[in-house]
Amino acid sequence: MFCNQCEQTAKGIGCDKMGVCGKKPDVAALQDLTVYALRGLALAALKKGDNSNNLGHFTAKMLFTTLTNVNFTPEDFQKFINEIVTRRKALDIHFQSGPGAFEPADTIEGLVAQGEGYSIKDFDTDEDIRSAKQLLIFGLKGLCAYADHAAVLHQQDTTVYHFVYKALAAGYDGEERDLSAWLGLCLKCGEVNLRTMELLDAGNTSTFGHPEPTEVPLGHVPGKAILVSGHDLQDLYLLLQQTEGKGINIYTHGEMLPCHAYPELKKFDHFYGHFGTAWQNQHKEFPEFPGAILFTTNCIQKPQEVYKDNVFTTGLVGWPGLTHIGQNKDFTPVIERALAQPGFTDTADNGSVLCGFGRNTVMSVADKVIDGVKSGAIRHFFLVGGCDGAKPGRNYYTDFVEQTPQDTVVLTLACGKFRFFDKKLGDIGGIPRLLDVGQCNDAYSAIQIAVALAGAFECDVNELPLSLVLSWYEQKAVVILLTLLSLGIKDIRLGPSLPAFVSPNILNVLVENYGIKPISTPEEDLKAILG
Ligand code: FSO
Ligand code: SF4
Repeated sequence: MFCNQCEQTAKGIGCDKMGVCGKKPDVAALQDLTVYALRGLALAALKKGDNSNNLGHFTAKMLFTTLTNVNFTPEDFQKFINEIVTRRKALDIHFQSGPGAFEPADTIEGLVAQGEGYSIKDFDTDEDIRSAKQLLIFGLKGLCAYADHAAVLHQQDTTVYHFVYKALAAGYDGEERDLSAWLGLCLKCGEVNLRTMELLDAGNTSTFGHPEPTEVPLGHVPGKAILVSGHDLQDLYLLLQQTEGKGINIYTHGEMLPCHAYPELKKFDHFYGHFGTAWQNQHKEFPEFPGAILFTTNCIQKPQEVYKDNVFTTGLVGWPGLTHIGQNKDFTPVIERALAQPGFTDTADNGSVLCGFGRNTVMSVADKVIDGVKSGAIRHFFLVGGCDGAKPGRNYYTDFVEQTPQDTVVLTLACGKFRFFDKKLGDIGGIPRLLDVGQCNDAYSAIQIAVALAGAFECDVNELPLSLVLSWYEQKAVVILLTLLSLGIKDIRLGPSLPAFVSPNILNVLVENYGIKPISTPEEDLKAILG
């Protein structure tokens, strides 16, 4: 196997024996084969001119299953690969060779052997082209994750799916591309992702309302309990409906925290609070949770024996042996498990955090913010966002936020915030100094805030007193970075380490054209930013 798609990749080079994430060589090969089969489907869809949302959403879902920490079940991939090929054949477009003519083996072992022939390591013999092709496919995985989230909420755009096909087909579509053409496709991926995230934002806000400032308790109350992890608002909504009046309290975990801010979700009385921190702490935190646990999307880790029977998956998530809640979204097994577990027997007050500072809320106080900047009360904004992860070096983000001066505001989003989400940073004239914009899925909201500020000050986003200090882990972060680059945003600081799949030459392009820099120390970076 060879996989280098996430930040925790082995030795900073690639996982070649076993994934640091727990991905085994068979699943790695099956995921590579899933991508290869999707290339064939994309070629056929393009040739046929199929622009149905049905096929587009299916393609997005299939690519989403290969994202880090989503699905680890070989049997699932066998099913996926066969369905991809069935759908390709249904288009009745025939190719003589290549992915468009791919025939899957009958057994999992056979599929694994086939997949070994399509490793990302062999994308190209030229290091830079290989790097650009990997950047494209990883960015595309992130885009497809967002496209799936948007589609679940009935927001789709055929131009997004058309790009997904084009990007998948690239390399097999007979077009010659040099390095700059491949990098152009990567930037296009970022651009199309902005549209995808706009769709997702529309899906979230039109279905559940605009997030509003909301205090979320970090403790617990007596009663049976279900913990919801992942990123999916719709799954949470359905679970809230199905648990109403059953004496079960619902808690969020990880990236589900911002859900407490949505009017249509917070209206449920039994939607209580938040439990635990970021995804990589689940081994430590889940044994302490006395109820059922539901994973709606990434990031799942190998469930430990002590809590394994409490864990359920739904959507595209899979782990061998866990009970999966299918498309009918009947959460009865989760509810029964929660009722059979002790639940919390005491009350714990662990304080609270404030969330819900999406674009609507922040823009509603835009006048105050602008006055604050003009009067000098607000000197600078930092967007400290992105993923959390297990590797050392991520304390940088905690220290950075703690050291930001009193006259600065920190916007944050995604699970990286758990490094500092409960810090009491105070406020500036009533505006909290720490503003939680939401999930990584809400990056569109953060971009809109920056664009609105630039509009108010009649300047370019790059001229705003705003600095981006980002942390990355998986492929959704990759595509958000591509989106920021496609918008021409410069001087982003990125950590905790740079992606293994970016070749030295491509890194040079990023540094020279966009001023991307690795994080150094909080002291040095703050000094450099604030001059
Ligand atoms: Fe985190 Fe995981 Fe949301 Fe990522 S939970 S690491 S960027 O999947 O998606 O922020
Ligand atoms: Fe390794 Fe990350 Fe790939 Fe898992 S997803 S195999 S940890 S590079």
